[in-house]
Amino acid sequence: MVKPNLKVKIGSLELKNPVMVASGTFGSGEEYGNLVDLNKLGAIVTKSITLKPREGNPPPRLVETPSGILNSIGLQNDGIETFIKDKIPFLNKVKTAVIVSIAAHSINDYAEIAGRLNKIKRVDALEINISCPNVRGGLEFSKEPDSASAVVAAVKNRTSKPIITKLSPNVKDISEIAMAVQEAGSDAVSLVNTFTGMAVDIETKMPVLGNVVGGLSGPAIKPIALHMVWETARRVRIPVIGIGGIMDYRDALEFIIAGASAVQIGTANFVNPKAAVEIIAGIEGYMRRNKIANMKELIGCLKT
Ligand code: RRO
Repeated sequence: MVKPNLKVKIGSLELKNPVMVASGTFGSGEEYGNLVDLNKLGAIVTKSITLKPREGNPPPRLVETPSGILNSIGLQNDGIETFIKDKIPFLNKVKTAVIVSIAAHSINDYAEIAGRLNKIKRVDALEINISCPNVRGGLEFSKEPDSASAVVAAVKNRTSKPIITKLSPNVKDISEIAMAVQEAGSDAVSLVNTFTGMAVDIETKMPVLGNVVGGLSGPAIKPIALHMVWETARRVRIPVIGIGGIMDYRDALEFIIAGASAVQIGTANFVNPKAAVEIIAGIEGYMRRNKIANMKELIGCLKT
């Protein structure tokens, strides 16, 4: 059999395969570059950046839970100008798509960041993070269709690059939000960000995380995330990018069969830096074994 075609399209952006590394779990790829061949990835999604630098939340900021982790990083980043100065030169050398995640507390700030990134050729697409559970107001724009659409419309007004909107699972109906951002011009949606959670130390009777609450990720959330992706993919026309506890290629295929055009690998990178690259090889092997020539045959092929 000829080599299976793993290419997928996210708006006008073509990816060499459907496997990206999720924002906040891979930096901008520099540390991982010594361990894995970054050029094999479908895309790198960089840690969310804001207009001004942010220190993040007080420690502890990470705790393991059964089949998952809670994080309360708090949007730590160096701000847009330092990102452009320090990270873009490295990313210029990488031969895969670069998707820059952006976050803000106001619609104007989202638009401003999008405007500054629009001039940078290396940025292939933007992922609008309206779903950070760990900063005050971080979920404000993700809860209601109108506020989510307003962010997307403002960003669209300032960029010619494809837009992915990253959605929160901490809402009444995630597919409603997905439909709203589609109408506002989002080229794709990615879901899910982390679920709000917490852990308590029974000896000190204190919260384990410095920020009290955090975002839960990892295998613990996979079935819930998968259900949200399936439901959303049935309702929108734009591509859905599946995220949530994907640890191996079988998990990735579950999301793709349920309707995801691509997937993002997050928590698995902390366990095995090669996880995403191994998942790509696993998907290709599965396609060969099952004589599937093209990813298109797999996306949303769930029999119900
Ligand atoms: O930085 C964080 O605490 C964080 C962000 Br921005 C996010 O979108 N999701 C998450 O679990 N943590």
